[in-house]
Amino acid sequence: MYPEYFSVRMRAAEGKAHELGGKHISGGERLCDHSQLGAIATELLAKASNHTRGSADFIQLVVEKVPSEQLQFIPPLDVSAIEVATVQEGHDKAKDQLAAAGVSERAIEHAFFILNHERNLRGAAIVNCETGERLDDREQKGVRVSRMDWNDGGQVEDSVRVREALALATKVAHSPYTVAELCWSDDPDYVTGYVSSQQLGYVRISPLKKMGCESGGRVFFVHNDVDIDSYMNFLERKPVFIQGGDSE
Ligand code: PML
Ligand code: MG
Ligand code: MG
Ligand code: MG
Repeated sequence: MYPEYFSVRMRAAEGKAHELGGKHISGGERLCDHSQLGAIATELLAKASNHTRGSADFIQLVVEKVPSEQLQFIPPLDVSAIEVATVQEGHDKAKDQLAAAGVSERAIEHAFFILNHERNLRGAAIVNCETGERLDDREQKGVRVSRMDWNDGGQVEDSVRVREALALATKVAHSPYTVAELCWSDDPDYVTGYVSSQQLGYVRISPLKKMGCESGGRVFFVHNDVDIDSYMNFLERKPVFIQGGDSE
């Protein structure tokens, strides 16, 4: 018998629900067994409240059983960090890393355009690594990577934010369709971002944006031959535990 696992998802918006035009405040994704449901729901509600992007007045919490016979266990990406003096230098470093991973200049420029101009992207944009074309049709909703968590009994020594981002980046990088990911936060007070891939690992770059700026999000660069439906299905539905390693 497999143990039962549940996906717990939270999204929060200000003004009204996202789909009615509300401002995206926060989202969160966890995977847990039944005994942890209450604690995790409480953590996600706390994450939605007192947020630097604003005051949430729409919070949705969804709990769903996941088919645990499909659970996959994968090791976290290796973590490294680059400190730079200016945002421009951070962008240059990120672009170098993406180019090294095989992303074209055109695709890199489109991704930077998206993250510089998008103040309300909830999920990720999927971009063709050669042509730079955006392949998902989700607009501001984007593609929300879901059903992943750490399988370490919740021993949180590191920043919760870094753990969540590393778990997400590890799941994304695990797909053979992923060439690389670029992310910086949409939170105005958080300026560290990252570039990641199976080969590069999780490369934290700081700063990647100016303090006070609310535009950000994620771009997943994918191979030209991507099967977009199966890629999105993997990201949104495949349950994955990150196991072992150290997130720092
Ligand atoms: C976010 O959750 O706001 C995105 C954070 C990305 C950077 C995390 C890190 O510092 O490694
Ligand atoms: Mg977000
Ligand atoms: Mg955020
Ligand atoms: Mg650690």
